[in-house]
Amino acid sequence: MSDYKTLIVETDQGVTLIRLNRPKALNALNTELLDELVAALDAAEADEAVRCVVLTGSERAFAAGADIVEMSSKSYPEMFKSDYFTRQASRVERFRKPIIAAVAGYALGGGCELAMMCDFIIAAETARFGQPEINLGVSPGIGGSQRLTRFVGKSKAMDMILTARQMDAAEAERSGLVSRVVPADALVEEAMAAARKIAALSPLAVMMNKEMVEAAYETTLSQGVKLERRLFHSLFAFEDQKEGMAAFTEKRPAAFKGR
Ligand code: DAK
Repeated sequence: MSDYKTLIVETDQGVTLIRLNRPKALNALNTELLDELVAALDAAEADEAVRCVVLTGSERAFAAGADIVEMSSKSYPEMFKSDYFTRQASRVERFRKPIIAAVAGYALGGGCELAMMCDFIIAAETARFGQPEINLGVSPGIGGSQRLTRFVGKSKAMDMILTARQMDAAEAERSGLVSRVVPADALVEEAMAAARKIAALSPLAVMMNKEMVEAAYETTLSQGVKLERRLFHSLFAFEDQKEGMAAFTEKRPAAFKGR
């Protein structure tokens, strides 16, 4: 357990579970919550025993967006000078361990963007994704226009961003936004089971696999394939590769040490 005011953070069996916890505001993302999220991710990154993170909200909402009350009175100079939310969003983007979003209920605006910054999304049947900022006379601000378009294609992204239409879990799975849909009461356990599976693997191989998939969004195909090959070669420098292959030939479970 932890001393956060807007998060509940617990670590067990190599997995840190971070629960967004501003129930009265449907987990709307304000500066306090995002600063605490940065602190929780810093702690998870620094702790060698933590191999994977699960980020979730409540049954009703993963997060219903950036906090409209906090944002409503801000001026342009204030937004620009403070570089509103850039530092916090960058922290999620450069988190090196796997981070799984477990989404039930609303993931709207900044909530949808936060889920998309994670490595993959497991959705409850109740999940609803949307970028409704147009209703407020603004736009996505932490990557939604770019990530949603890459994940679901231009037509669906334009539809959602220009009309504020929400996508349900089934459509999100069909469109490639989420990796799987599960019953709401099984959501956190399903995400934790995936995280525990990752936590038992070589943490070095896991980080390199994450890096190469991320590169698919940042590079040309030939650059990405080259990076993959170089990282693949470099994995042979680790004891974990020797252990993984020895365990296979000796028909026993591998004991990875992260070396
Ligand atoms: N902010 C603040 N409070 C919120 C909120 C939000 N985004 N969403 C909900 N709440 C609050 C409601 O005001 C209400 O508070 P009380 O009235 O009880 O005090 C409480 O949560 C429960 O909400 P409702 O009573 O509205 O509940 P319903 O079930 O009737 O409706 C809803 C649920 C999710 C459909 C509805 O609350 C809703 O439409 N919420 C707003 C969704 C939205 O527009 N989200 C996008 C926000 S804009 C940037 C970074 C990020 C962003 C922009 C720039 N930079 C880096 C520059 C992102 C912007 C956004 O996300």
